[in-house]
Amino acid sequence: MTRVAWLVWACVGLAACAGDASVTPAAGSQDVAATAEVAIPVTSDTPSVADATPATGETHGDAAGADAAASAETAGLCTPMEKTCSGLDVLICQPDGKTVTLLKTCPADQLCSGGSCACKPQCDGKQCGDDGCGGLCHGCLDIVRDDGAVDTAYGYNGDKTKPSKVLCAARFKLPKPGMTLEQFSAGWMAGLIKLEPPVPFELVWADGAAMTCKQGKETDWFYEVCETTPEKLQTIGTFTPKPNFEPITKAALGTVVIPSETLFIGALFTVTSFPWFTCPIDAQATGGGVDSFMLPLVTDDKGKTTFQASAMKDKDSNPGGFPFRIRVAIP
Ligand SMILES: [Ca+2]
Repeated sequence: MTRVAWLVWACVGLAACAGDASVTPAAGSQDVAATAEVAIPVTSDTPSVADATPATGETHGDAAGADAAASAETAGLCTPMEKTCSGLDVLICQPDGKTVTLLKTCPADQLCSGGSCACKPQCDGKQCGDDGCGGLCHGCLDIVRDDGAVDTAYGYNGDKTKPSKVLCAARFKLPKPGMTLEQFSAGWMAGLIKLEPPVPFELVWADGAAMTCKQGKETDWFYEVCETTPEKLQTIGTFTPKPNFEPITKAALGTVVIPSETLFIGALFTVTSFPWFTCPIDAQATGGGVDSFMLPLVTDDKGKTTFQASAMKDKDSNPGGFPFRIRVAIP
């Protein structure tokens, strides 16, 4: 234990120490105080009477000797003006480096940390989520886009462009860069689940920086158009639609670290194995279709192959968003 980790209560008499250990007596009682000085560990909330009993047997009359011994033993026992915590109490070390006084008591809905009152995280009964203090409970966050039910599907007419694949991707804003993906689930329309054989999809993701998005002007037909190339999509694995919102867990996802605060994640269906292409839609999805993109993979006249589409929300309609849920965590 370092010397700084010990505090000294200079007591006028043993009664004062025993009565309220956090009260510091008035200065000018050095002779008496010396005999009663006792080191109390910072971590001790309530020093006992026994702790405050001098073990040396020095008498009150032995003033000079006691002072000399005390100054040798107690110099610099706390760092002057340093604030510490004891329960909800903020304590401050006096300029003499020997005594601590009660500066204030934090409100019951806060906590004392590092010598200051601080926000108390609200995480009771919460597995993941906002802790009310700008942080996350257990370091993780669930982002839910839906109202728990899938209403319909949104189809893509590929007669002219003849896409080889269709990506149903949702954009998620994350609290910070460098988070890991812990879970993915979706509300799939019944048709996708019940088809035999089941329709597989590739679960893919792209960092926000890998997707080029452009918002439209008032006069444009589109709200926002996003585009990427196949090589910028990261494949997590191949899955089949599960019962609604049954998650694909971390064990199946592997390690996915999202570099920026924007994640695009989605289901990529290969059209050749699937005669029609639809993405599930929840009309009550949080944010509507603003962050949902149905992106066909098409090759243009010049041979350029891209995923490109506008958000589900456009100037004329807003059918809803993709009912995708993710859990992300701070690694
Ligand atoms: Ca719904």
